[in-house]
Amino acid sequence: MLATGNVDDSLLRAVRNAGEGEGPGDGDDGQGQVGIATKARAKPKKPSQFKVLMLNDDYTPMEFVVMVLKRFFNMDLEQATRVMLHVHQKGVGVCGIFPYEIAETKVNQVMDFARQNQHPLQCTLEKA
Ligand code: TYC
Repeated sequence: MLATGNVDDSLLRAVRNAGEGEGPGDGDDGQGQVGIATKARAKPKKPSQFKVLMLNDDYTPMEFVVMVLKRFFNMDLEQATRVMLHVHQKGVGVCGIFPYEIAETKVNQVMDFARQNQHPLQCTLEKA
């Protein structure tokens, strides 16, 4: 399953605007706003984490993959070379683990950069 919000309908509740009095016939702040809907959860969930995976192919140069890992995943030459060789030998490898939006941005950055350079390099997400 992909990212879900922290919504729990059973815990949805309406609250009065802060500081608003409880005058007779009240329920309006005079600006057409009765209250603010808020959600609460007894046990807040940590945002789900997603693995960014790099896939092997037969055409992308090893040097290009190393450059991608350094540029978008802040690896040094040694780490980047290790991850690239792992992907080359095993077919897939983890570039990093991030909250959904960051993982998605990294995948898009890698795919755009590969396309601009006419390499078939593929990168994807998976729930951690
Ligand atoms: N297999 C590629 C080659 O031999 C190198 C490569 C490594 C490509 C990792 C993609 O994610 C990759 N040139």
